[in-house]
Amino acid sequence: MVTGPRVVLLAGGVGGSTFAVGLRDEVAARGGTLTVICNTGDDLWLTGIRLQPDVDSMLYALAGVKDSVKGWGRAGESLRVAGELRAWGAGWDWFELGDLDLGAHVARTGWLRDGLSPTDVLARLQQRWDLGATLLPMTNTEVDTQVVLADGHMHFQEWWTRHRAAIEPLGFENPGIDAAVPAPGVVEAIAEADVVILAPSNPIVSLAPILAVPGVRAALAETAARVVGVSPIIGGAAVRGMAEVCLRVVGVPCSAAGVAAFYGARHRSGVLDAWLLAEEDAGEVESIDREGVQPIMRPLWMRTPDLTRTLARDALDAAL
Ligand code: FO1
Repeated sequence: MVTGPRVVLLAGGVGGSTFAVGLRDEVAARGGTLTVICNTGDDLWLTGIRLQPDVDSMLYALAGVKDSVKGWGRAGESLRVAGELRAWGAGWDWFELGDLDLGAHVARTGWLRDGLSPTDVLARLQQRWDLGATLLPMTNTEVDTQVVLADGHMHFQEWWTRHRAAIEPLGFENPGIDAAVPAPGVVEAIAEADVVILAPSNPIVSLAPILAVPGVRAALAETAARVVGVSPIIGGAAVRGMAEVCLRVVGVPCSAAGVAAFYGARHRSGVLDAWLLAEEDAGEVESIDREGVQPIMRPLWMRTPDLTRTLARDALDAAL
């Protein structure tokens, strides 16, 4: 029987999955449930198989099998198949496909080819471990994140893993997202939630695609739950990844207040009720307040599982 809060997390891969582990433990301690709505903009077809990097980071982290040094992929990974693919000249030779990870991709692709939807496939993948959470893709429609460059488009994965975000982008697009529909359970989970949390994920390439799926913003506007975000910016810098470039390109200041304003206050057509910002960014409290979002200052560094769990506790307390 569920006695605690029904919590929904909107998240990307690396940072989102680290936060999700602490949140899962805190929600479990309160007798609640956790549903994670995962970004699928990073997904791609490679050598005929379907990869879902953010979904898999979430799956592996909650299962306790993630490579915690890299932040993605499986712990104890080997690269024998990758060596063969390179010898065949197949795939992207700069993109690491581990043997254990490939097991998930091959299983996923087989089930997709059997006619299962991405939601059903993810339901099957997560049956393997007791995750203590339910994972949902944001949509079953393929809406890859494309980087707009001066001379055309490039898949986000190529721009990030091959070029390390060094080619100056003009913007980011999810072609076809206007026609996408939320995956089954996404709108329902938000509607029935007691708390919705925006993970400290990349606002532009991880959370914006989820918010762009038609119906998701409306669900967030209507839910009785409080919507709380955790800043991915600490001390005016992105904690990880390529968020600084992404924010600059779309004209959002790389600051806790800048990202809070990007999401906007729920009562002013945005999505946030409250925003957890780092103590290092104390100077931005007033500006967040003026935006109509409740600023809550807390330690945000997820350096240890204990600190991550404390952050998750703070986010829940802010919402409940
Ligand atoms: N990230 C890298 O920096 N280099 C890689 O070769 C790489 C391979 C890879 C394969 C499967 C997978 O699920 C993730 C992988 N990632 C790799 C991580 C991925 O690029 C990022 O986690 C995200 O997509 C950014 O959110």
